[in-house]
Amino acid sequence: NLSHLPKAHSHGDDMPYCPKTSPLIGPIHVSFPSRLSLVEVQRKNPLVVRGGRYRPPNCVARHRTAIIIPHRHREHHLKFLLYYLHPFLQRQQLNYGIYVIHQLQAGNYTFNRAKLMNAGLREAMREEDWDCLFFHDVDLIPEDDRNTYVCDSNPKHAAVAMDKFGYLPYKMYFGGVSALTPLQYLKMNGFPNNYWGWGGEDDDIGIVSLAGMYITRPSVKVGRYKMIKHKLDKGNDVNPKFNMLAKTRQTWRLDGMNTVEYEVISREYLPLYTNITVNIGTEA
Ligand code: UD2
Ligand code: MN
Repeated sequence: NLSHLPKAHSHGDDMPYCPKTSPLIGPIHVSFPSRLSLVEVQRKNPLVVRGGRYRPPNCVARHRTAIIIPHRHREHHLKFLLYYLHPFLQRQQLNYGIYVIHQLQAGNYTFNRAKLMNAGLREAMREEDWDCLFFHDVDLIPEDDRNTYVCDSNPKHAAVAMDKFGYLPYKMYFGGVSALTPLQYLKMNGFPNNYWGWGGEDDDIGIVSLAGMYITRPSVKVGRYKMIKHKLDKGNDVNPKFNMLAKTRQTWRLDGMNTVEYEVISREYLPLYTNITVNIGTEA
């Protein structure tokens, strides 16, 4: 089985593959400069091209990773995430793209992170044959670049330790930042589309429906994140249906990636990311 070998690449016949271990710096000091602008982030990342795409200039990347960010009304968090994530991914010498999946705001519709992730996978794969997808909260900043944004042979939960919880790991948890290959994602049928509002979608899926796969995790030292402080958003009240877990145990095969329906409202190739605005409807 040669599937672990890097795939052929279109540019530069004589360009070598990037080293297996990139020149990383380890722990990163994360702070939030008050005057940061997107223009400055752009200026600091001259090799990032339209749509938030990058490939290493001097070697052929061994991995192609798409970052999928479910989003609505968090532009101030997105700015900081882009500020840290672009250089972080470049140090890891990845061929990468950043996709913001923006939930259309019409009226006071409830947020649905899980459904946005399903839409994000489909829309990202339409554009490129990514071999790994990182589903990423907009407000989580990785604090160690040895936390490599590549996939494992099983779904990977990358946000192991967060400042918010005193960096203590919490076992039955799959939220924040998690990484799957497209095949792993399809095998577990993505995420259920019926988790409207805050909570459950991540933990429930971690418990019931990994379709026989298990969760891998980086070490507590490396899988460290800082969460930008925030309150619960308007339109993302705690999901009032407490019986979801039992139900999902029965229904995950019937509702998920195979049934997701949404409408793409716009696709914008911005300098630092691709913004895809989707109408995912409202709770039935
Ligand atoms: C936790 C999980 C998160 C998710 C959530 C429950 C952590 C670090 N993360 O996040 O992965 O499982 O619980 O749903 O524990 N968002 C918007 N606009 C909104 C609402 C949410 O952009 O109006 C996005 C954004 O990417 C945000 C994510 O959804 O980071 C999770 O929402 P949250 O940050 O409000 O919830 P939190 O921090 O409790
Ligand atoms: Mn958060």
